Amino acid sequence: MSISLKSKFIGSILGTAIGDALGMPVEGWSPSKIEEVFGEVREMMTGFLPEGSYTDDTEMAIGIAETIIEKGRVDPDHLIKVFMHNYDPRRGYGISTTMVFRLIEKGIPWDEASKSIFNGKGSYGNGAAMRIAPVAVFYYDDFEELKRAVYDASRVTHMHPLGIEGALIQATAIALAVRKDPRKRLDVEDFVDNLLLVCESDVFREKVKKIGRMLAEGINDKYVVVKELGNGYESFTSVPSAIYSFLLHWSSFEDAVVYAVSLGGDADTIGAMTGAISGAYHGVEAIPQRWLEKLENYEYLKSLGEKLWELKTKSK
Ligand code: F2R
Ligand code: MG
Ligand code: MG
Repeated sequence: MSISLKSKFIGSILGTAIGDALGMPVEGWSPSKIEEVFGEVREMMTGFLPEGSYTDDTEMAIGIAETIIEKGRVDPDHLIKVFMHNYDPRRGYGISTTMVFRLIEKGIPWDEASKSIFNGKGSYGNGAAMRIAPVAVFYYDDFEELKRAVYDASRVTHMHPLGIEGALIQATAIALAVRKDPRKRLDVEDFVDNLLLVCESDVFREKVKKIGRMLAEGINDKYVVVKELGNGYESFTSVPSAIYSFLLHWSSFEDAVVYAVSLGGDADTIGAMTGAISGAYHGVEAIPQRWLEKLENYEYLKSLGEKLWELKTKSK
């Protein structure tokens, strides 16, 4: 039986949370320390939060899903209010996002606040890309709408073009995954070619080309992947690595997310982004039950995926 669109919507939302929770205990660790201490991370563990907890990545994705469900689109004025209402500092928010929230609390309009940070350049952190799954699934079949919604969902905290571009490339990977049938072999070359079409900067274009070359050479050494693509907190040092983790292990949700987390560095976020793509490709059925059983707020996260799907299919 073919994987339903509903299952893919739910799979991308839950995939974000699963990757986030699996990577949370080793965020900031080097790949060699992870290998030394755990071999590989294949089970939920306690970290700076209890086992199965998600971090800011998922909490912000929840906010985006809530604004689309309430407003039928990404309304940035509403989204920033939802983000700040949901904000739980214990979940480990990024510098950019925290700075923007502080400025808004002082009465500065969100667009000025977001633009002002990093000497007026705005953030190119991976915070816009990490949370983008609800936008990507809701607009999976309309690239122009997807691009506009990604821009609105990103600029409220990440105004730097590279921060927005990272979110667009991540969203495109998710949207492509929704459209693919997981029962057929994935044409990874075609997938990479489609991502190249949305690249706007040289830095992302070079990284996406590198993904294609490394896959063709069958590179799966995590130290090479970290060296060539990155495991950092910037959009361009993490989105490519998440996409690589999915494409290298396209046939297995579990292996793709375990591989993403094994890269270390920004492990929760690279795990979340890999889970979002792989969950969109395989659907929720492919997510290991032993992980779902431990996931914080599982029912609510599942209901967000269901509501986005209902809204999408109703609007057709
Ligand atoms: N904040 C974290 N992790 C550390 C805290 C968790 C810790 N384990 C704990 O115990 O609490 N993770 C979360 O933040 C990342 C995404 O959020 P955001 O806001 O995009 O990140 P950030 O830090 O603002 O940006 C990432 C880095 O890029 C640099 N940067 C951004 N724009 C820049 C610019 N225009 N010029 C120069 N540098 C720029 C920032 O300085 C940051 O180093 C996720 O990992 C999420 O999990
Ligand atoms: Mg996080
Ligand atoms: Mg992170």
